[in-house]
Amino acid sequence: MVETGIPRLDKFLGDGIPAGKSMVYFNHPGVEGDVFGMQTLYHNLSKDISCVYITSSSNPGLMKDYFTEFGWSIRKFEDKLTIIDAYSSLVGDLSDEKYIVSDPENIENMNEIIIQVMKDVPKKSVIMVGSLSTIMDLCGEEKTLEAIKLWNKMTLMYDHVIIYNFTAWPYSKSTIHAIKDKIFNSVITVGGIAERVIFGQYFGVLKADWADHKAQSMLFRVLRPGGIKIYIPKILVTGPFDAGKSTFVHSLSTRAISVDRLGTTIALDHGHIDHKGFSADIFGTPGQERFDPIIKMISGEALGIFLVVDSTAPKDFVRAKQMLEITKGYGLPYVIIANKQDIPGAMSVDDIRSQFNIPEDVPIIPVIATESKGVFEAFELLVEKITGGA
Ligand SMILES: Nc1nc2c(ncn2[C@@H]2O[C@H](COP(=O)(O)OP(=O)(O)OP(=O)(O)O)[C@@H](O)[C@H]2O)c(=O)[nH]1
Ligand SMILES: [Mg+2]
Repeated sequence: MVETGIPRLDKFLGDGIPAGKSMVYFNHPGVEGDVFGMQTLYHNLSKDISCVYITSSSNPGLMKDYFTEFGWSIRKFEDKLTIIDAYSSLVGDLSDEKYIVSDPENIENMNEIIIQVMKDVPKKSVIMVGSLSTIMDLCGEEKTLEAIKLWNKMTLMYDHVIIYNFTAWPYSKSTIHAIKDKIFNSVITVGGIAERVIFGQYFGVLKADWADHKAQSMLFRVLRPGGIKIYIPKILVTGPFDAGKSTFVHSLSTRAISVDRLGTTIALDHGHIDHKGFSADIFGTPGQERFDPIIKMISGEALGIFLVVDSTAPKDFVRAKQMLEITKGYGLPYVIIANKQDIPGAMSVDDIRSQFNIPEDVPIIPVIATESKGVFEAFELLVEKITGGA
């Protein structure tokens, strides 16, 4: 299996792409879809897998520079990476690459070089077509579609995996249909959620003929450096007064702010976290009851909830359950944070579960928020639940 290196996508695909298969990243114009192919290429290079990159929209030097924007220095993998330069001749530049397409507007010329390279590189290489749309623009839609069939056949013959980046400009209906439904083993859509401007980006598996995938999509963000991260716009942190919610938000966050007066929170804590391929915004509620109407209002769009309890204050647990009610938390994935485990007399996770009748499928994590102990474990569990990884 060749992994895509995109968080969650490999899971959707049943662990990756089997040898001999083709896949296309079908990118809607205006989204950062080209990063998907780049991340896949870098991921495989760093796993010491032989890769081929066909560059048809910029020269090899610029292409490598673009990777470094994401913190991916592909120059250090030069011995593993074969570049097919299908750009330099177009603009009359000289090229240092071994494989050069002398006439990128001629599909036969493209075929000749690509097939040669597929033979020359080790079996089970990853072949990446940097920009299928550019090849189509240069060689024509129909000729390119025919060529793709040939490249896919060669891929099967040599046990490679071939991955295409395609930007869905307004091509003919039949071309789009062929790409979406016919000529590839797998299609990953990368799209935008737009309301005049694109304010969110998502990806999902449209087709994967080897995997039993669900029609599921994920929001993502692109970090520079960092690449593609699954984006979770809203995780709520709630719980009784003084349980340690603000401390928890801060210990988890890459950056965070709170407005406290006399040691208690009087506005929402807001934190942002980037951790293990996930990027999330976290909102902590104030604990005092007078804020309950506000909590109800802001908890609407939450995707998951941390319920923070002070393990030394069992009397607060009734209030904790009430807060879960206020936030409609019972319908969402939630994780209980058994905080202040460092204080003598703190209740154990098992005691909390049995005494307060917490269902078995709700995780209770022992945490010391002041020492950041257990906080990332809790985060990983909650995002697993939110994104359906578990
Ligand atoms: N010993 C110990 N103290 C903690 C821990 N977590 C938080 N505290 C302390 O508990 C007190 C309350 O923490 P906060 O994070 O302000 O709690 P909160 O839930 O945000 O409080 P409100 O916003 O007022 O409801 C502070 O004095 C913290 O230092 C912990 O894990 N161990
Ligand atoms: Mg607080």
